[in-house]
Amino acid sequence: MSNEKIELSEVEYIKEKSDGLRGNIAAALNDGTDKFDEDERQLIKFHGMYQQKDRDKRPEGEGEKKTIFMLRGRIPGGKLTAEQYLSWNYLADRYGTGSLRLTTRQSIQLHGLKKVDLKAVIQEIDRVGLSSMGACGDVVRNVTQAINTTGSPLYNELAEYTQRIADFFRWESSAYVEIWLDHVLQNPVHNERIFGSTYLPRKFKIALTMAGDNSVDIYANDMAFAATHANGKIDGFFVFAGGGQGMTHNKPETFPRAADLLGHIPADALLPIATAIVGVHRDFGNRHDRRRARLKYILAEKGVAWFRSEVESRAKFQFNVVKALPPWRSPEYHGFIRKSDGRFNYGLSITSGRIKDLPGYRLKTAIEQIVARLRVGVQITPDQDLLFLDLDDRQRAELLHIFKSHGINTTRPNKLYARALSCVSLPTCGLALTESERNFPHILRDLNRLLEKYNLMNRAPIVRVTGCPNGCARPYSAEIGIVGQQNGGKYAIFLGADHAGTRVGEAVLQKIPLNEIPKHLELAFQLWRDESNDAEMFGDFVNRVGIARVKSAMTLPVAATA
Ligand code: SRM
Ligand code: SF4
Repeated sequence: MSNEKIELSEVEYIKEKSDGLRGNIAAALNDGTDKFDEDERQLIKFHGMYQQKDRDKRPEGEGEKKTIFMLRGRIPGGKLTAEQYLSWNYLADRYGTGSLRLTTRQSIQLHGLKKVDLKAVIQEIDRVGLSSMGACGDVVRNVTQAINTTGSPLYNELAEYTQRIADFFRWESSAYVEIWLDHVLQNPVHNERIFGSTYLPRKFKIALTMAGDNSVDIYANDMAFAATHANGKIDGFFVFAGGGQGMTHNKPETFPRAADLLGHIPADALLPIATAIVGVHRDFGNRHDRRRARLKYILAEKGVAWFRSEVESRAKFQFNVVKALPPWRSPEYHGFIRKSDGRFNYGLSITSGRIKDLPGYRLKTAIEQIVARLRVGVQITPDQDLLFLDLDDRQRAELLHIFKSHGINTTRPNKLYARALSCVSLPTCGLALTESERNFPHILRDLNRLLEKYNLMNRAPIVRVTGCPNGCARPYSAEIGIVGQQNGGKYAIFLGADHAGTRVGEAVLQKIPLNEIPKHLELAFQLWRDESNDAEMFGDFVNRVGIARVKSAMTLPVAATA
């Protein structure tokens, strides 16, 4: 047996000695510099912030590129009152880049913030009852929830469970209120009831939905709950664990993974089971190698049977493993949807979740005016879109008028655009290898043309693009995942996941230049059109005929790639 001691990863020491995530943040805020040192850079993530560079900017003179910050909100289920939305809108103008970014986990990000302004930004979101606690870092992240398109009481009840889970797993040290809100506490909290002094080995993501509705991408979460109901009340949950997307190209020990179904539990077992699953991650997660530290690797290594029994013995509840899961679908929510109380929700498709004004397309101003004048609440969807809530007939007319007068197209997006996602990537993301959000409109335009050419739009595949393999737009659960691979704009193409989002795709082609992606996909679409019936979706087709067959069909003759 080797005596060699395996080192813990550096972040483990930083957490341990941080005194409940305080570290030196408070002092560093007043040190006159525009940035934090390494330890505090890690710790501010738990407070919801990232230290970044604008990667478009050239270094100024001999010095470094300017330091900027990204701040992400803690917004369980993505729901905001009018006042809360307007507060983010104001902050983007006052301290940020003048744009808001809706995220794939129903949150909002501000970019381009300065260190000197971080406190003021956090104090403003606190004023409207929000925070950024735990939006990033090795803790439970923003809890996502399927949106309530029709005002169903069951989804309202689900929202109570979402809030309960989000509150229960919020980190407890009083560092956040002391540092950012200047609270002076008689009894400051230094300990964590659930997480302990080293918190979790890695981020932990939770989603809730009603069984049958997979708009939250349940299989991409560390832990997820799909509610069942009887007599108009939620009576239990299907429980899933071990999903995740992040991987590293050419490191087969890292991989995306679809969550496993552990079984069904009664509603009152929710918190004990959730605590047990988080506890297994805390106690068994890899604290040496952050690339392998997510919960999914525990399930992959130890197996579902081991995991289920470990969770059962900790929670003192047994899973019902025979109850059958209903089939999944994702409800359509764009345009006006009549609610059960006679009012309407309105779903607006927002490409990449980016809310900003452009000449002739003043999206940010339009949304601001609608929310301010009509005083309507909004809900961010897991597809980076926005739902305007509870509109009466007068408000419907006014909403349409405001959008039209600001150049916003209010027709429903087609099937391709309705579900497509891209991550932020350049210029702010420090991990980006290629463009994503900024090239996304071109990619969609090319794919739109091909789907129309082959008369396949009614079966349009789900397309998601990211600027690196970390998977922030969940590309591996999409029927077409286009994943940044190499500087110089080269991407890997992943295929084979299903429309319902229950499995992950495989890399079919690697290092493809951006401008060649449509040519390869055109060949795959031709095969799909020729060899499927009118109902078979692209992902199911790829899965049926096999990756090897599709790959050989997609390989261009050498002359075509020159
Ligand atoms: Fe993400 C890291 C943006 C959802 C997997 N993600 C990042 C960072 C913070 C880059 C960094 O570490 O320096 C990105 C900030 C970019 C910027 O400039 O804004 C970033 N992730 C995003 C967002 C904004 C993408 C978007 O376009 O909406 C999403 C914010 C969600 C939120 O509100 O909380 C976002 N990230 C996701 C998702 C999707 C999801 O959770 O449903 C995933 C895949 C699911 C998963 O976690 O497995 C995801 N992000 C990652 C990873 C890979 C983690 C892993 O297990 O390997 C990283 C890198 C890391 O953690 O080391 C990452
Ligand atoms: Fe950045 Fe990669 Fe996430 Fe895109 S997928 S936001 S490039 S970490």
